[in-house]
Formats: sequence, C-alpha cells, structure tokens
Amino acid sequence: MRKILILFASLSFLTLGTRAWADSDPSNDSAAVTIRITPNFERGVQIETGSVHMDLGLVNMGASTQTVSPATVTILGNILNTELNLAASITGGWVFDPNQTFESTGTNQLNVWASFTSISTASAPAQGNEYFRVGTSSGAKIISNTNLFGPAAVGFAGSAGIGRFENNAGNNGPSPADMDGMNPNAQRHLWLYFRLPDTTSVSAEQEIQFQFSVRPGP
Ligand SMILES: [Ca+2]
Ligand SMILES: [Ca+2]
Repeated sequence: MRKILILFASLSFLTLGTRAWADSDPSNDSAAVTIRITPNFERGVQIETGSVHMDLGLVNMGASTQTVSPATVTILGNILNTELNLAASITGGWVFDPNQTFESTGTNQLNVWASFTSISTASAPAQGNEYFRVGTSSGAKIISNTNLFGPAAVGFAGSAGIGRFENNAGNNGPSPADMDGMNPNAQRHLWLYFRLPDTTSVSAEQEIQFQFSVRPGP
C-alpha cells in the first residue's frame, strides 16, 4: 500500500510539472501586421474592322443585306470574366424596328441584327435559327421604338447560357463562341445583318453605329 501511494504522488508531481501558466497580460502575447494590395486591373475591348465593307451602298427597299467580312472583337486587359454591352443608333431619319420579327411593317423601320461567332467561322452566316434570329431572351435583333438602342447585355448579365446576340453554340459549342465570362485575348467575330423597310419617307443615307462597352461577368 505504501508503494502505491508513493507512485501516485510521483505521477501527480509529473503532471503538475508540465502544466503551462498564462502570463499576467495575455493580450500582448502575439502581434500582427496587415498589408493591403489592390490589383491595378484593366478591362477593355477593341474592334478591328480592317476588311469589313462599312458602306453597303444602294440597297432596294424590302431587301436584305449584310456584312460579308467579320469585324473582330478582342477582349483586352488582365482581369478574367469580361462581358459586353451593346448600344446602337441610327442617324439619318430611320428608326429601329420595334418587334422581334423577321420583317418590319412600318415606314422607316430598319431591321438590324448583330451576331457573334467564333473566329473559326470565316464566311458570313445565313439568317436562321442560329444566326440573326429573333426572340425576346435570345434574339440577335436590335429592337427599339426610336433610333436609339441600349446599352443591353450581350449574352446574359449575371448568368451564362445562350443569350442575346450569341449564336446557338452558346457555352458548349465546337469552338469558342460564348459571349459570357470571356478572358483577356478572347476573340469573336461580329456579323451584321439588315432588312430594309418596304417604304421610306427620306432619301438620305442612313448611318448605323454599334458601340460595345465592357462589364464584369458572370
Ligand atoms: Ca453572363
Ligand atoms: Ca453565353
């Protein structure tokens, strides 16, 4: 019995010997410094129209015409996940057609489409369900009650999928054509398609301008 008591006392002493005690002011037992760095990022867009015929010339009333060479749109900068907004205007007296239909019915109402493809698409696409299509959520037609349009999202603002002015390749096409979440140096081809109204009240040349601006995705 005496041996057991001695062993117990020895174990208790060992336990007490390894116990740590807090010092009198624990608040200064560690210190840290925080450095702040803000990325000086850049987000931009560039359009090259080198071989695009910008003057489509004399076009018959009710007829269709389109750009036969693409304008190349390049995403610039060093930050990921860039998307585009499109604004457009007509100078000369005409207005945009107000409906997501293939034909306009009103005097001076110009049907205008803008479609993006991957840069592997080198020849002008035909109008159909994939390119220059109509539709409220994914149509490629610019509609307005006036000569001014937008700015409106190309693709989807806040999400991904097959949005406006994109082709049906959407997010999963055989080649990159998605207009959602693009990264620096991404390139797309822009094609423009027009169908004239059957009647006009003005004879002057009509000038259609397309303006792209960047926005952060998704
Ligand atoms: Ca998006
Ligand atoms: Ca998309």
